[in-house]
Order: sequence, then structure tokens, then C-alpha cells
Amino acid sequence: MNKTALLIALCAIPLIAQAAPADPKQAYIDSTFTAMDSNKDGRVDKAEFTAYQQARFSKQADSIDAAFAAMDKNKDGKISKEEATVVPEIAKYFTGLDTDGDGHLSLKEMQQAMVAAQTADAPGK
Ligand SMILES: [Ca+2]
Ligand SMILES: [Ca+2]
Repeated sequence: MNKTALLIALCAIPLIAQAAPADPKQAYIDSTFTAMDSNKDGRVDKAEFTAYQQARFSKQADSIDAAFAAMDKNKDGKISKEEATVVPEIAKYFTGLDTDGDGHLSLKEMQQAMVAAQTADAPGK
């Protein structure tokens, strides 16, 4: 499966209602560097990088929570196949994401999908 596209879809759900910047990729790189360089010396040292990664992971956990809440229209705490159709990437991989095979995606299954997508994106793997 195309995990990168899935990761982007997962991250983008909370932003669906918001206007996208003209060049999202460049804006992302710029904001990432600025966010990492906490003492603004134009360089990112190891401590800054580590702190940024930790913040990034907790932010992504929040974005999964927000995505999950946005998709769970009937608020029963799980995503049915019908609810998943609002995000084509998730609908497409629904069966693969439903690791316990109960026909619904739990928050845990969504988090696992995020972790799997992260791992697939990690350099050198
Ligand atoms: Ca639901
Ligand atoms: Ca499931």
C-alpha cells in the first residue's frame, strides 16, 4: 500500500476545512526548520532536533485524535466503512487497517496506521 499517501491523508483530515498554502511543501520545509531551530542561530543541533521530534510525535497523536473524531460521525468510538469514505485513502486501505477484522477502525488501529506510515518513511529503511 502507499503508506506515504495514507500518512498525508491522515494528517490532512483536520485541515480539510482550511485553505491550503500556495506551496504546502515549501511552507512545510520552512516552518519545520524554523520550528526546529529554537535558538534561531540558523543551525539545528542534536538537542533541538530531538526536542522537535518529540513535539512532532505528540502533535501527530493529536492530529490522529482529531481525525478520528472528525470521521466518527455517529460518535460510537469507531470508524465504520461508510464513515471512512470521507477520506478516500483510508477507505481504500480500510481492510488492511482493520487489523482485528471487526469491520471497524478503532483509534488504536488508526494510531497503528500512523506508526506504520512513519516507519515506512524513515530514512535508511
Ligand atoms: Ca462511528
Ligand atoms: Ca477493527
